[in-house]
This record gives sequence, C-alpha cells and structure tokens, in this order.
Amino acid sequence: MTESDQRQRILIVDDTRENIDLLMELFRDEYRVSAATTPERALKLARSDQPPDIVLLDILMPGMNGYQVCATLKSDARTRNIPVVFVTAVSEVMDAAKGFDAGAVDYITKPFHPPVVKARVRLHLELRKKYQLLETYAFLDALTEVPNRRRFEQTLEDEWNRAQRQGDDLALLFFDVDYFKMFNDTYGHGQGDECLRRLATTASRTLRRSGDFLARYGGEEFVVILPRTDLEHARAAAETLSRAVDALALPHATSQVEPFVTISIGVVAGVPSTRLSPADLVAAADKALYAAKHAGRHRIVT
Ligand code: GH3
Ligand code: MG
Ligand code: MG
Ligand code: MG
Repeated sequence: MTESDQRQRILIVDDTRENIDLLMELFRDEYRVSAATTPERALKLARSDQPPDIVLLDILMPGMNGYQVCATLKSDARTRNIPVVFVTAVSEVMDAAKGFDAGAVDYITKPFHPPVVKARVRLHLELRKKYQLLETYAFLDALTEVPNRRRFEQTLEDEWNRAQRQGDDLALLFFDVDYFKMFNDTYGHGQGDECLRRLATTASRTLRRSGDFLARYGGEEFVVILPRTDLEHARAAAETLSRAVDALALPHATSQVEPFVTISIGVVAGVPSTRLSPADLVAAADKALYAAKHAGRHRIVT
C-alpha cells in the first residue's frame, strides 16, 4: 500500500476464510480492505497507526466473541469512534439488540444481499467522514488554523493526568501580543489578523519537541503545553519563542516597547499536585502573564 492511498479502510473480522473472501470481493475495488481471522489480530489492527474506518464483525468466533470484541473497541479511546457492523448468519445468535448494546451501528444477517450490504457500509463510511470533518473544525481555530481553546482544554486534561500518573513535570506558557489594540488601530483589523496568523506559524515552528502543543486561547492570546518540561527548560523555550517573534520584525510603530511586534509570556511548570486541577495551572500561567505585562511587557515571567 502506498501512502498516497487515501481510500477509506475496512477491516473484516471472521474466523471463516470463505466469509472474508466474500466480503473482500465486495469492497476491494472501492476501499482498502484488510482481514483478521482472530479477535486478537482484529484488536491489534484496530489499534495500529493505520486504523480501519469501519469494522465488519462476525459474532461466533473461538475465544472472544464478536460482542466482546465490539465492547473492547468501544472501551478504548483510540478505537471508540470506529463504527462496528455485525455481519452474522441468521442461524447464529440472532440478537441484534445485544449487538447494538455492545456499541455497533448496524447489524446485517447472512445470507445477505450484496448491494444492500454495500449501500449500508457506504452509508456508515460517509457518516464517519462527516463526523471526522466536524471534529476537525470543532477543534480548530478558524483564523490561525492552530487548535482552539476547546482542544487545549482536552489536551491539558490528558497531559495533566498523564504527568500526575508518571510524576513528570508539566509546563504551561501563556503569551499575549503587546499593545495589540494599538496595532489594530494603526494598521487595521486585516493586518491584525495577518499578524496573528504569522505569530501562530512562528510559534508552531519554534515548538519542535513531539508532544509540544500550541493553541489559540482567545483574542491575541496563545497557550503552549510542554509535557515533561521543568521550569528551567520551559523558560528557555519561552525565550526562544520571544526571540523568534522579535525576528519576524513585524512593524508596530505605536507600540510603547519596541517599533516591532513583541509578546509577553507567563510560564509555570511542575509536577501536577493531586490537590490542584488543570484550571489552577491555567490561572497560575495567566497570573504570570499579567505580571509580565505589569512589569513593562516584552518579557517573560516565571
Ligand atoms: P497589552 O499589551 O496589555 O496586551 O495590550 P493590548 O492592546 O494588546 O490588549 P487589549 O486586551 O487591550 O487588546 C486586545 C486587542 O486584540 C483588542 C482586540 O480588538 C484585538 N483582537 C482580539 N482578537 C482579534 C482578532 O481575531 N483579530 C484582530 N485583528 N484583533 C483581535
Ligand atoms: Mg464465525
Ligand atoms: Mg495584548
Ligand atoms: Mg489579551
């Protein structure tokens, strides 16, 4: 398979090879189809870095049955959103309600009518595409195309919990454009928008460690999560970021600090305490940012 293959992926799970072949024949022209003859193999493929967009699941299999496989997929955040369709013989446990209870989106009985199976699978794949598109936009800032505050809050929660479990440091940077109201007043809102886009691109470029996360928090304020980062390294990252913004040299004639666009940054870091919440970390970073503003702007406060 080449990486350029953008077709949606179907995973067929059945302990009987003939059943797999039958379904494969139906879908292979239009989709990327893979198959598993055991539940273990199915779960492994579903959790891979190329997960299926839909799972066609048999019910009676040795070991784990289809309901259990489905429930396992639904209980794991990595595979929860993959639609599952049961495909099972009428002579088998014909308990559609049980299938839906396990989290399936559809239930097809054998012998099936191929065009109907095709139409139903196509429908679920179209719905998945739309869901993924909605999810993408729901978490993206429309102006700068970096993650938005909603995604930030989710990511912070995840990173907070992980850092707490593993006893790791977690750092948070809040940065805000200095005298941005004046920038808008001087250059116009359109230039202001362009400035925010440039800042987002520059910040993304500066954050190169995997797991580093940038979001637009609101207005002209951005936030950065640095997992496994102590205060000293977080401060160094903030300095790199501030210098990168300076280096853009975006003219700002009415700024009271420099004749170019600058930012102020609030930095906090530490191992998350069980007595605190992610909101406390946000409040602390915001407080540090406020202190940076108060102390004259174009600076970093830890
Ligand atoms: P400070 O140095 O204290 O941060 O001052 P400031 O002028 O940057 O801060 P203030 O909060 O007074 O003004 C923020 C400005 O940011 C006002 C608002 O119009 C502008 N702004 C917020 N969101 C956007 C946006 O999406 N596009 C543009 N162009 N401007 C925005
Ligand atoms: Mg079977
Ligand atoms: Mg500002
Ligand atoms: Mg602001």
